Amino acid sequence: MLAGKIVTRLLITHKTNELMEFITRHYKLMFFPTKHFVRFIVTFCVSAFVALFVACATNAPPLTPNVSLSSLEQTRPASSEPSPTHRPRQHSGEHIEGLGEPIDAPHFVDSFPNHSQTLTQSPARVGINFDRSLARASQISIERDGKKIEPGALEFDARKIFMSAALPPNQGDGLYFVKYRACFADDTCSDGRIGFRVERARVKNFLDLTHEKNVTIQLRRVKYQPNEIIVARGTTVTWVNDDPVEHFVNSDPHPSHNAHPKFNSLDIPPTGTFSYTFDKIGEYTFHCSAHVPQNMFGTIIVRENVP
Ligand SMILES: [Cu+2]
Repeated sequence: MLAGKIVTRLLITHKTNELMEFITRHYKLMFFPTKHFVRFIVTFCVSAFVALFVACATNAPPLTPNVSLSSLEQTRPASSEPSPTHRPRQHSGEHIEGLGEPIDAPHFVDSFPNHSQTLTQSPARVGINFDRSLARASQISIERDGKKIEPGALEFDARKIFMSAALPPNQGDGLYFVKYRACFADDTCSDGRIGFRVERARVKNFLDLTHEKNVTIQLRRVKYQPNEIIVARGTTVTWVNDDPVEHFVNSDPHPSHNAHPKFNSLDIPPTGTFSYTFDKIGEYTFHCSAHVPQNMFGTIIVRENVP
């Protein structure tokens, strides 16, 4: 009642002092605030309203809603041509002629090999991680320089968010494309593609440490030093953190780290170490999760021990 009458009076008079007289005359309020205080409150409220209005106007969303690529692709039928994905390179950072951009299906997380990665030998297995459970209808096909490679049976992990397939060994140099179809429980399927390169001649850049049983790699100046080595099967490699910041030794790919799940350090604090014994031949690519943007990558080739 009081508030309504005051507002009505305010509308009629437009003057604070008249309003004050009205209030004290009709309601005899002993502790009603002074007119200076009322002016202050009114000014404050008007200022706050103006500030809020300006803030809303400058932060207004664009007329085109910011829809994520994955949600767009989800609505696209699987039969239409998927478009390339422009995502940051996760390893090597190299542009490889003829490889093009990756095509990520919805719920793609990462893959090994990574798109645009160069290996010195054909990988034993290719795998792709998703953030949603896959259905059995999913597929992986592999080709090198346009020729089909027959992969092994498609395998899933227990949670079915990761699918992989083995390759026959020694497939040789060339551009490889891994084409996949990711199907989900709701019967939607989407196609994706990653590409990588195998170049055996690259191995000449690697430091040959096959005669050593124990090998040390320094983590220094946000680099693995050395970062490309060849060791014999059974060698123990120890990483030593010489930097004042913490580092990691994580199996590719980033961020799933499951190409070689056991080959994974926890955080390595300054002066800390991590050791791993390589019992299986192959090519192990790894990275520091804290310094992917700084290209903190490394590769270890494990060979059969030749006496
Ligand atoms: Cu690091």
